[in-house]
Amino acid sequence: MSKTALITGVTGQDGAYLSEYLLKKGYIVHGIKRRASMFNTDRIDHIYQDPHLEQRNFILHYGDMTDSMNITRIVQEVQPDEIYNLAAMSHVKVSFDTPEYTANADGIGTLRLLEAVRLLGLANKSRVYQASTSELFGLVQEVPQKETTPFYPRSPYGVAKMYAYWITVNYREAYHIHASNGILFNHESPIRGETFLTRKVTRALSRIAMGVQDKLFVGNLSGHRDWGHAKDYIRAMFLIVQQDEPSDYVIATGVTTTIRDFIKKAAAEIGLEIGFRGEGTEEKGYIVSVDEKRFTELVGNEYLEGIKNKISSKTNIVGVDKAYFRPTEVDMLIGDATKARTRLGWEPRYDLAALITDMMQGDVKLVKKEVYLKKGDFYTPNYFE
Ligand code: NAP
Ligand code: G4F
Repeated sequence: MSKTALITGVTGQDGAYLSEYLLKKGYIVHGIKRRASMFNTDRIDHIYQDPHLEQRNFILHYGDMTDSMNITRIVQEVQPDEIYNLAAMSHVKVSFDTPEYTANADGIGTLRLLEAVRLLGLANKSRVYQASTSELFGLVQEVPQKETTPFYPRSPYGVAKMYAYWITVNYREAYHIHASNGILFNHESPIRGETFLTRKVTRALSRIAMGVQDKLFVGNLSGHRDWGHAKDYIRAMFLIVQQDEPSDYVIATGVTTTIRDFIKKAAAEIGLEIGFRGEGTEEKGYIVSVDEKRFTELVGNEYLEGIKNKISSKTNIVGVDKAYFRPTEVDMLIGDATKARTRLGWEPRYDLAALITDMMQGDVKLVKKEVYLKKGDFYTPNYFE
């Protein structure tokens, strides 16, 4: 008999990869999506199934983590073997603008889901995975961070997720629900939201390379992050839920990189060498040289002249805008995933170089499409943030 999984946040980066992964394993996958005024299912359109089909293994429900009755009804209808709670207002900077909503969706939302499992008598049936985060470590008390490192969240998002972490532990201990936290460090991919740092960079560099954007504005360039690939991290989620005993696991690569170095490495992927000059808000990034062979192969000969002009005119292509600074920042994240490696047998398959290759290839392709549409005088959206 096929297992049934319920995924909240199915339209997000992780929800999309996890849905695909579980469908391949023969699961029936139910996902909760929010009502939006436009289609917001880009990441799962390739696995979407027409509701008129008689047999479906991928079923979407409208819902919201802030609506208890809706969550309870969906859990009752689906009777899931496994629940992956991935839904969240997941942007740290935005959580300072919407702190109450973030607490409601990310913190109390998790309680709503666990309480639904308990009230419906599913404590022995439905296993729960909670999407916890390295943001819990915030102002880090230990380097590297592991499961026993004390938490010190530094944003409304981190604080909301801390409630979610502990309520998951509490429902496990109080009601014997098979509920586990995956304390996942930053994980990225070509379908990462465009306003997170890595995707903002790979998208902007591709657009700058092809002359459709002049400059990339960022905030703090000196922060360190432990970046992995989302495809590796959703495998870890699955493994956590399959264990006989529920527990909490750090999932990380163990390698940390500054934002400045991420920009340099992403540019190098398409043959551009970037140098930085200045300090603080006056720091600026320039193209110092171009590997013509690499650039021509990966981006296109027709854009080479534009790059050479930027080099000779010393045009700065990266600037700092303090609008992207956070009131309190998390400066250094680096995880120790020894427990996951030994107990789950989990190993990341992508290193940072492979992640960057995947992301740059994805964005170069998308920008080529954008340029093609512009040339044909078709509408192209001009999203910036
Ligand atoms: P994401 O791309 O931002 O996706 C978040 C998902 O949650 C989207 O489907 C979103 O729907 C949905 N959502 C937001 N608010 C909701 C609400 N009130 N009710 C129902 N659904 C709601 O995030 P992600 O990167 O896939 O991350 C998945 C989870 O892991 C999140 O909980 C995040 O906090 C956590 N996490 C992520 C990372 C990371 O580096 N990616 C690391 C640690 C933990 P829309 O599509 O409609 O916006
Ligand atoms: O890409 P970010 O916005 O990710 P952040 O804040 O680390 O949060 C992500 O990872 C967490 C796990 O640790 C998740 F829980 C969370 O849901 C989310 O997925 O920022 C990364 C770093 C920060 O230090 C930020 O200050 O990049 C810095 N940064 C510098 N300029 C920027 C920018 N971040 C963004 N988003 N945009 C900028 O322009």
